[in-house]
Amino acid sequence: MLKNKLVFSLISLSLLMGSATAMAKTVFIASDVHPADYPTTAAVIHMGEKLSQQTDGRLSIKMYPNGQMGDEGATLEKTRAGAIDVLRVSMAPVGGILPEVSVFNMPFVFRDAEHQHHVLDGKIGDGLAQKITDSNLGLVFLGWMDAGSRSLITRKPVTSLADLSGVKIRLQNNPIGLDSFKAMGANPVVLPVGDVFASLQTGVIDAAENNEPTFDTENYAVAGTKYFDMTEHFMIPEVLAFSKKKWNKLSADDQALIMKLAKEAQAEERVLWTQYVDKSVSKLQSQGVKFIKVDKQPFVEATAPVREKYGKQFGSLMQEIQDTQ
Ligand code: BDP
Repeated sequence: MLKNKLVFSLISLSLLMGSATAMAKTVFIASDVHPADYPTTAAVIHMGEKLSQQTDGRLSIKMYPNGQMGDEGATLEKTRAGAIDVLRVSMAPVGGILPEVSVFNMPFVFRDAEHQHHVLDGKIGDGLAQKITDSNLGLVFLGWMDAGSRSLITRKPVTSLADLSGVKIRLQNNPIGLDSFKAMGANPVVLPVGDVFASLQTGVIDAAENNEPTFDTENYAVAGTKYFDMTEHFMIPEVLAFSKKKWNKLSADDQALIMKLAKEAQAEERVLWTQYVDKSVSKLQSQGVKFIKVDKQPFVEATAPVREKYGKQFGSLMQEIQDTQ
C-alpha cells in the first residue's frame, strides 16, 4: 500500500516536472516598422515559426509589426536596453549612433544590387557585422536584409539638381544622408518614417525618398507625391540584430540555431524583396505614380564632397567597396 502510494507520488511528481519543463517557453519580442507582409517582417515571422518547430515550441518569436513598438530610433534604444529581443532596423539609424559602420549610408556607394550583395556577403560585410556586435551598441548582428535603392518621391518631376533646389525632403536620422541632400541643394528634414505621410499631407515637407515597397506601404501616393524620380542615391541595407542582454543568457546551442535561422531569413528576404518590388511598382502605377528616368551623373558629382568628407573615417573601405566585383 505504502509502496503503491510512493510510486504514485513519484509518477505525479515526474508528470508535474515534465509539464513544468514543457512550460518553460521563451517568446522573443521582435519589432519592425513595416507591415506583417513586408519582406523583412515576413522573413522574421517565418524565422520564428521555424524556431518554434525546431525547439518543439520552447523558443518562438512574437512579431510586433507596423512600428507598434516605436519608431526606429526608439526600437533601437529598446533593443539595446533588452526590452526588444529581435530588431530589424535600417543601417541609417544604426550608422547614426555608430559612425564607424556608416559606410553603407554613403551616397552612390554601390553600383547595383549585385555589387551590394557581393560586398555584404564578403569580408567587408562580415567585418562591419562584427564591428556592430563588438561595439557598445548592445546588439548581436544576425544578418543583412535587402532594401533595394532609394529614389526621390516628389509632387513634381525631378530630373535635375535645379528641380531639387530648396525642396523640403524627409530624411532618416543620419548625418551622411543629411549632408548628401544639402550637397544636392535640397532642404532635408529628419522625421521618423511613420510621420512622413501626415507631414506630406500637411505640407510640413514636400518630398520623401525611399524604395518602391515603402513608397507603396506608407501610402505616399495618397498623400500627393506621384513621382518616383530614379536617382537611386542610396542603397542602405537593413540589419537584423538580437539584443545582447538576452543573447548572453542563451545556451550556445540556441545561439547557433538562431544564427542559422537568421541566415536563412536573410536569403529568404532577398527573394521576397524582388517579388515585393514588382508588386509595389504595379500598385504605384495603378495609383498614377510616374517612374522618371534621371541622369544620375550630376547627383553623383554633387555628392562627391560628402564621399570625400566622410570617406576618410572609413580608412580604405570606400576603395575596397569600389574594387569589389
Ligand atoms: C525603409 C526601411 C526602414 C526605414 C525607412 C525610413 O526599410 O527600416 O525606417 O525606410 O525611411 O526603406 O525610415
